[in-house]
Amino acid sequence: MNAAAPARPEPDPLPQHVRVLVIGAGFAGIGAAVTLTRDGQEVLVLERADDVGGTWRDNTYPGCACDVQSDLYCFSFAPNPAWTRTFAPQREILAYLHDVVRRFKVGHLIRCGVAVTAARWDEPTARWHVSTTLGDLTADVLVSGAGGLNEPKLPNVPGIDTFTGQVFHSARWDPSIDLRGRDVAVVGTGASAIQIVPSIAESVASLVLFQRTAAWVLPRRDKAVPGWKRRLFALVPFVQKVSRALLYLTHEITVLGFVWRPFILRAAERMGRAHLRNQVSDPHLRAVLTPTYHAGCKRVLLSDDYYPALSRHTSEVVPSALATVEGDTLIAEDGTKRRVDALILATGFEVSDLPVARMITGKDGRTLHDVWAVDGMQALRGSTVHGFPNLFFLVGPNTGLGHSSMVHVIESQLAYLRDALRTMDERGCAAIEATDSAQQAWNADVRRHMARTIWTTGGCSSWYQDAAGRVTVLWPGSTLRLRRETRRLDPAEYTLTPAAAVTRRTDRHGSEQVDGPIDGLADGLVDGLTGTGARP
Ligand code: N01
Repeated sequence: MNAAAPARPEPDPLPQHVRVLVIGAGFAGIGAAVTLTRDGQEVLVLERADDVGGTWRDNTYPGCACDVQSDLYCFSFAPNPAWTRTFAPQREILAYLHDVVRRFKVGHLIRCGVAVTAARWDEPTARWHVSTTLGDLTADVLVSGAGGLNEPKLPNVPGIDTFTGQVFHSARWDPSIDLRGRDVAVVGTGASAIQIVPSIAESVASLVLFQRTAAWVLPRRDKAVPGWKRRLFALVPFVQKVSRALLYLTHEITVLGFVWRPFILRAAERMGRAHLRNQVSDPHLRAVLTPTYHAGCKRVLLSDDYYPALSRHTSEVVPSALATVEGDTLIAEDGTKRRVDALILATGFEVSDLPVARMITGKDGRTLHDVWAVDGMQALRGSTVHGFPNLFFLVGPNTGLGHSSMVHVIESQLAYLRDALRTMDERGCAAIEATDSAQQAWNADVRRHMARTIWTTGGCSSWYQDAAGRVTVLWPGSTLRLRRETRRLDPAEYTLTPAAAVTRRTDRHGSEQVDGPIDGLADGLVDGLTGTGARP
C-alpha cells in the first residue's frame, strides 16, 4: 500500500472585497502594510512567492549584499541597530524584513503563495476587479509594490536552451548546484556579477567572464560593525539616527554629479582608474577592464575583490558579448569559444517593461503595458496614471536612484499614497484619477531634467533606458525634491469621483451590490469636489 502524503490544508479563501490591495511583499509592500494600517486603512498584501522579501528573497547567490550602506537601507520607522556589516549581506536584510513584519504585527495582512494574475478597473462600481490564483476579489484601491527587479531578463542568445551544462539566472540561484572544481562562465558585469565573481573564483576550476561592457568599480571598504557600536545604537537610538542622517547627506550630495553637473563625476573616474591600477598589475587585463563611457551613466559598482578575482590565473575576461551556444561551448561575438560546465546569467531584470503592467487593465479597456508602449513608461509623481483610477505605484516610473537608498523613495511614495487615501476619505471619493494634463506636465518636466543627466549624456546604454532610449526608470533629481513633490496630493491634479455617485447596496446574502454612477449628479459632485469646475 502506498503511504499517501498528508494532504495540505486548504488555504483560507480571500475576502470578497478589500479597501487597499497591495501586490508584492518586498520592502514596498511591507512598508505599505505597516504605514497604512497605522492610518486605520484595511490592507491586504498578496505575494506570489512563499515568503516575503522581494528581491532580497529571490537573490541568494553567493556574495549577495546591499551596495547601499545598511544604516540607510532600512525604514526610518524601523532602524536596525544589529547590522553586522557596513553593507549588510542578503540574509541579514531578509531577516530584517521578517523582523519588521513581526515587530509591526502585519503578518496576518500578508498572504504568501497567492499571485495576482489580472486586475481590471470597473468604472460603474469604481473598483478594481482582481483575479488571483486563489480566486477573485474586488478592491477600492490597487497598489503595485511589485518593483522592477523581480523578473529575470534572459539574454537573447541562440542555442542557449540547448546548453548541455547547468544554466541559471543570478536571481534564481540553485543552492543544490556545486560549482567547486567546475569550469564556470558568468555573463554580465552589473551589480550582481561583481558580487558573484569574487565569491566563486577561488573554488571553481576556471572562470570565464563574458564582458560586453566594462564597469566603473570603486572601493567598497566594507567592514564588520564593532560590537560596541551596535550596543550603542541599541541603547541610544538617537546616535544611530544622527549617523543615518550624516550618511544620507553624504549620499545626497553626490546627486549634483549625476543630475546637474556630470563633470563632477570625473573625480569618481579618477578614483576608479586608481582602484584598477592598484588592483590589476597586468596592463592587458587593465585595458580590457577600463570602461569606455563616463562614470555614473550605468550604476557605479563597489567592490574590493572583483578585480583581484579576475586577476587570478584561473580567471579570464572575454571582452565580448555572449553570442551563441553550441552544446557545452559558449561563443562570443568576437569568435572566442569556451567550453564550460555551468553558465551563470547575471543579465539583469525586466525593469523598463514592467511585467505587472501587462496584467492591469484601465478604464478604456487597454492594459497599462499597451498605454506605456505608445510613449514610454510614465506616471504622475511616479505614482498614478491617467486612465487607471485608484491605482498607485510604489517604485513607479522615474523614481529609481543612482545615488541613494530606494527605501527613502518608497517612504516618499507611501506618504503620497497615504495622503491620497486621506483625501478620498475626507472628501468622500470613490475614485481618484490623475488628469492627463497633470501627468503630461509632470512627465515633460522629468524629461527636461533628464536631458542633462549623466544617464542621458554619459555615452552608455543601460537598463535605466527603455527600448527607445528614454530614461524611464530613474528620478532626475535629489531625493529631497522627490520627497517634497510627494508630500501631499494636489487635488487639482486629479479628477475625483464622489462616493455618492456610486450607489452600493447590500443584498439578502450580505454581499454588496453596486449600481452605476447616477448621471448628472455625478458630474455636479465632481465639480464641487475638485473645485476646478473642469473635468477632462
Ligand atoms: O543586472 P544589470 P544586475 N553578453 O542589468 C550584461 C540591483 N542590484 O543584476 O552592460 C554579455 O546591471 C549586460 O551588459 P551591458 C542594482 O540596482 C543591487 O547586475 O548591457 N553580457 C550587463 O553587464 C542593479 O543595478 C544589488 O553591455 C550581457 C549585465 O548583463 C540591478 O539590480 C545587487 C549579455 C546585466 O547587468 C541590476 O543588476 C545586485 C550578453 N549576451 C543587483 N546580455 C545591491 O547590492 C546582457 N549582458 C543592492
